[in-house]
Amino acid sequence: MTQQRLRIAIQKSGRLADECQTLLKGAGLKLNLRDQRLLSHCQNLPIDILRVRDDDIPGLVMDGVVDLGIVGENVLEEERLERQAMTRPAEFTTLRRLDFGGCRLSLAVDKDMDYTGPASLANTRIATSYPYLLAQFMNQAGVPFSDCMLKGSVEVAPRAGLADAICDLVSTGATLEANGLKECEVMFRSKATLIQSQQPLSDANQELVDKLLTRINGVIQARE
Ligand code: PRT
Ligand code: ZN
Repeated sequence: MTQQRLRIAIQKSGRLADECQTLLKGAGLKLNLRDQRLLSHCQNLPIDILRVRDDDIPGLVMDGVVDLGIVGENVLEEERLERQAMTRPAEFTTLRRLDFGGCRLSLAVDKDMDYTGPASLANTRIATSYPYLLAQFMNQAGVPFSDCMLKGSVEVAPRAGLADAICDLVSTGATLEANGLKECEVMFRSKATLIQSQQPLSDANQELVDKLLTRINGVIQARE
C-alpha cells in the first residue's frame, strides 16, 4: 500500500489564515498556496494542506478525516460541546497552543446598564454564535436565559431589538464600543491551537508529526 500523506487542515481565508501559512512555512514546509484549491501538496514533505472554513476544522479532526488542524480554541470548544450533546465523536489531542489568534469570548451589555454579575442577565435574551459555550457559562452560574442564534452581526442585535445582551468574540473592544456596548464578563480566553486526530497514524506519519511539532516549537520560541 502506498504511504498516506499527512493531512493538515487550516483556515482558507480569515484572521488565522496568514499566520497558519507563516507558521508552516517557518517549520520548513514548501507550500504554494497562491491558488484557491482546497488541497495543496507540500513540495518537500509528504504533507497535504487542506484549506477550509475554520468552523469545519474541529469536526474534520474529530472524525479523523484529517490528521492535524489549526483552529481557534473558541471554535474548537463550541464544536466539542455540540458534539458531546449529540453523542457524536468529540475527541482530539492538543499538540500545542499557538502564539496568535488571541481573543476572548465575552458577554456584553448596553454601556449604561448596571451589570453586577451574571444574575443581572436573568431571563434576558442573549445573541450569540456560540450557543453551547454560552449555555455552559450561564448554567454554571445558575442563571436562566434564552438565546438568539446569529452567525454574524451579533453586535448589532441589542440595537436592533433582537436581544438584550450579546456573547461574542472581543479583541480590542472597538466593535463593542462602536455599538454602544460594554464587555461585562470574560467567559473564555482563546488562542489558535494545533490539534491532532486520535486516529492512530502510521509510524512514518507519527514521526513526521513529532518532527513538525519540534520545528513549530522552535519557530514560536524564536519569536517570543
Ligand atoms: O470564513 P471562516 O468561517 O473561515 O472565518 P470566520 O469569519 O468564521 O472567522 P474569522 O476569520 O473572523 O476568525 C477566525 C478566528 O480568529 C476566530 O474563531 C478566533 O479564534 C480568532 N479571532 C481573534 C477573532 C478575533 N480575534 C476577533 N476580533 N475572531 C473574530 N473577531 C471579531 C469578533 O467576532 C468581532 O466581530 O472581531 C470583532 C471584534 O474585534 P474588536 O477588535 O473590535 O474587539
Ligand atoms: Zn467561521
